[in-house]
Amino acid sequence: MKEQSFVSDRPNFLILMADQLTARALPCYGNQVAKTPHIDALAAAGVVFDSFYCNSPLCAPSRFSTLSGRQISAIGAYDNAAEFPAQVPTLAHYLRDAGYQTVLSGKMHFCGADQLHGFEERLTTDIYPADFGWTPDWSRFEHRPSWYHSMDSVTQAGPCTRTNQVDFDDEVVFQARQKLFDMARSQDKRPFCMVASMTHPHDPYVIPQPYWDRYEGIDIDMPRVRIKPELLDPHSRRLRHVCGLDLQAVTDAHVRAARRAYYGAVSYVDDQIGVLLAALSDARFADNTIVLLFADHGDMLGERGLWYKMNFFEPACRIPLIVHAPGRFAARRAGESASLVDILPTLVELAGGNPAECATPLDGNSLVVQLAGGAGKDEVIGEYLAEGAIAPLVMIKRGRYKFVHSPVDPDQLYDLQEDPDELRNLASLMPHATRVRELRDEVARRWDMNELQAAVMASQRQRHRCTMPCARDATRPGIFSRSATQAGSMCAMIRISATSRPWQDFLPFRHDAAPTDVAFCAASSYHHAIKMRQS
Ligand SMILES: [Ca+2]
Repeated sequence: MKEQSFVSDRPNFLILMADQLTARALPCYGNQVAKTPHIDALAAAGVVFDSFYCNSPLCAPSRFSTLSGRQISAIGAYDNAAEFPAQVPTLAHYLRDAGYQTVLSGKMHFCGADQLHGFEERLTTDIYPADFGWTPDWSRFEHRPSWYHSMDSVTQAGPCTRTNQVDFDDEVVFQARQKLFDMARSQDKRPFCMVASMTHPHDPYVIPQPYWDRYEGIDIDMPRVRIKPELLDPHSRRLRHVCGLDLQAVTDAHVRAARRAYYGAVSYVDDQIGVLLAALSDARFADNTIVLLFADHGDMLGERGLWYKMNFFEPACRIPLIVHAPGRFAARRAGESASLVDILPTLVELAGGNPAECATPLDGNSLVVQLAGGAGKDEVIGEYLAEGAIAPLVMIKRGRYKFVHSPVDPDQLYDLQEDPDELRNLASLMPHATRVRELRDEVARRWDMNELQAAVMASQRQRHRCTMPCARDATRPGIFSRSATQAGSMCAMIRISATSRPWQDFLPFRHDAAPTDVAFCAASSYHHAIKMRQS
């Protein structure tokens, strides 16, 4: 009887997000190097999704598809500078409507004037720009904007004194922890959904010395797949251009240092998760809180000679999903494929709502059946519409096969059961001709590629036109003004120049000199202490 009333109570949700955390970097997904005791414990007592994916392997699009339960083409969230329309209902809107407190601490990379999107409270500023400065330009592919990733993240990898990313995540966790205690003491007894979203282990691959030292003497695993650049698929070759891979020599020592620092950052994330889980327990919330851990996308970490994300290979788009609620769901591994668009309907159902009654069609499915031990739909649909591409790139994963299609490139088909490293493209082989034809038909049913390409490029053109005057004169007001705040609207806007590259901002570790304040000054330009509360 007691257990029944417990289960019928609406649970709290604590959503732990990491940025650029690939599934295979975690011991609960088979990694032999990383040290992540808190995540290991969550996984051991939770439901671990073995085949979980982002729907678009880039920061902002991935987050917007997660929050809305929609594919990015449905909401115009094409790239890292595409506006997330305020009229799109998010999981925060739905949960708030269902009587939840909705709180965001940390990164969400909202682009546009709405910096809340249904969260009634935001405890920190963001770390990334809210404006349109990072708009790609498919009409000038050969031009590499200064804000694109470069190989500096890899060639300068190593220990550091401090990064703006550590500044940020320390605050994210401090504020989230404090909020847990505040909620425990509050008269407001609504259940809560708190998102604590860290920017680690995103590059630059630099991490403070203690975390670097945690991997001293440990054999850092090197990339499994090495392919000559000229043998890569066309999208991968374009990514080499976009990331300037051929502009700097990358040695094995660089690769090893980058991967070691990445593991250090993964351990940093794990430590922060430990802090938050301890606070959850101390605040007496642990028994009635469902903890979810996932990321926005993965990291290639040198596999195929590629870094970062922006493609549909496993290291870039397969991410962890752990759902920890031992009182509700027995520990297990869920094998069928699922993806971030499934998070919204899952939370709506767990909160007592009906995903079918959401205000828009949803592109995801509730995972409650899988959490309870049943079989899932086993399907992932992906879209990539940002830098490195020159036309839409789409992906269908169903069962053991992954199909990647772009109108400008040869198709790719991989059998992930036989070939987990995606070494053998089966798309042009006779035994798979029928499967490929069916998948191409499905692509044609799902997408009008010409229309989608036109929509993406029209959006890029509009945003470039809005941004150009700001980029020419950074001393004048940016694309969004502060007057919205003065008029009593919901939040202050952060003005960040169109050329800012937060991931390049770090303070190298030097044994021979006192730290300078260069990196701290650079960080402060966008690390304003702006608290955003809905009025
Ligand atoms: Ca990201």
